[in-house]
Amino acid sequence: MSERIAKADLKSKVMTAAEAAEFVNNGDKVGVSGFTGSGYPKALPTAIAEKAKAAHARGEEFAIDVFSGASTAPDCDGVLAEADAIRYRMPYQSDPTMRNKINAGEMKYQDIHLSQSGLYVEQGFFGKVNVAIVEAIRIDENGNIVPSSSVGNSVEYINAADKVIVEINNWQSLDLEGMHDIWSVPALPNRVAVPINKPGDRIGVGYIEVDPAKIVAIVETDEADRNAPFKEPDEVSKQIAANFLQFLEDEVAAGRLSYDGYIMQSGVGNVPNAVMAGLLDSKFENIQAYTEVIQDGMVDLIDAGKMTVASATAFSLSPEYAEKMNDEAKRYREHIILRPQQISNHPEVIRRVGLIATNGMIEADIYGNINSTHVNGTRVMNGIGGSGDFTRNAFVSSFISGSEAKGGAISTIVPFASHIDHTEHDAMVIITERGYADLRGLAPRDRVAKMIEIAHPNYQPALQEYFERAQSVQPHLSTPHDLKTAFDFHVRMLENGSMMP
Ligand code: 0RQ
Repeated sequence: MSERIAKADLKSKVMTAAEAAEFVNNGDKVGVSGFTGSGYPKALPTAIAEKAKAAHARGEEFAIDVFSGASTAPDCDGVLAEADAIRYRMPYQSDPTMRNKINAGEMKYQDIHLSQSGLYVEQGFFGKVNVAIVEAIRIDENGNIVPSSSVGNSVEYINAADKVIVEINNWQSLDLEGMHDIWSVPALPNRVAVPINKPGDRIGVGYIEVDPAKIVAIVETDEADRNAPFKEPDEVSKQIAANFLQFLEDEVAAGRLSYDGYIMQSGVGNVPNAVMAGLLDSKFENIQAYTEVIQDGMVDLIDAGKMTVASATAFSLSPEYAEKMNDEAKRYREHIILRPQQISNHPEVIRRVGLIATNGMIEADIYGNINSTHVNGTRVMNGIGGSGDFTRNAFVSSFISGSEAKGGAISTIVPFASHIDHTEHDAMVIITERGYADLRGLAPRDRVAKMIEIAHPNYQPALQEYFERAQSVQPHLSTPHDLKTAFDFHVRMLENGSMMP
């Protein structure tokens, strides 16, 4: 490993994960690298979890606050949650064990826009950050850290922390160096414009500067990023992808988009991945991505010569594609830029480049309010992630979902969204396998027919009936609602296990 530490005097800091975990104390605020299963620390979380379990066995308290880039993986969020080692977590998670602990009230979770999470740390909203734990491919001769497969909030956590622990991961390819573009917005009152005009603009350096005196420990690992493979697109996903492409074609026909000029933001998940598979056979060329994660479908678009550049903060690749990225990073770094998430998700840049945002959703209501995060309004799924950063500021913001979930027990189009992450003021186009509802330029009441059209036929009569009742029970017809029955779909789900009347 030592050749991955170019600054000789730092080699004395190499130690085991258990030894490094001694720098993490009960009650600490700990910022970790990692974003959607890539570039997260692989050894320290287990060592901290062991420390927590031992403390709990002695009857002592041990819990830390964990700040990340976004979700990590079972060997980070999972092991820490399982050991009850986390008191508070932000900003995005997707680990099943952690989700259950949060929903059982056993740990606190705050769901913050990804572009704002690092900014809030810089602004001191969370108090002092004690430790930063970041994965790197190497440390250069000046002690600078070259990140691995994600950048996330690592810059902010390294700057804010008193102590920095580096995990050098030998599994990660050294050829990732050159992919990163590290640039930070100066602090208030000296903030300046982010000098990115096009997704492919590089504005910074390839490493994170750190005061070497803050590096208290270096731990060697060789574990792969742990990402779940994507599901093969099913018929519903393929039809959603076809409808999304039809929407793009219609934008071209309307003169608002050209075949050469589509700038994409895409959420993670199986459906967005299916959309990218659909783009492979489309007329769109020179596709660019200004997004937060690079998934398998984008790699395929790059390989096919369809996508020229992808700007993001992390990878979210299946195991097979992660190996491929490692093997061919030298080639891919011509097309891929990994930025801090404050920059990959920066509202100013998103507005400037004019991208089409496409994200998954839990449900949408008949007026176009979107719930991305809470099943039945109370059970958190993952978090808002970057969907708010992109939706509010995109040229066009779209949401994609099947019209039903859980085998038809759930309609994803409901009378009133049970939690609202994106309001009807931001969401523009909603796409299901039934078609797309273009809500632009429409007053609330004029949106309803379009939304019911993309709902599953099993639920269309109940939605229509609700809308008619809403208009009859009260005199206010701007956004009609019958507050007594607005959540009947959800109440039926809770009581009968199905939204069906
Ligand atoms: O559950 O896994 O138990 O089968 O939600 O649903 O249909 O596979 O769709 O993978 O695109 O995820 C909103 C969760 C959709 C995601 C959400 C259940 C469904 C299934 C997954 P199972 P699908 P997707 C960039 C942008 C917020 C963050 C975001 C998400 C599971 O898109 O987390 O956009 N978005 N970030 O059965 C109950 C409903 C449901 C439902 C779906 N109405 N009620 N369960 N499901 N709809 C990325 C980042 O920010 C990092």
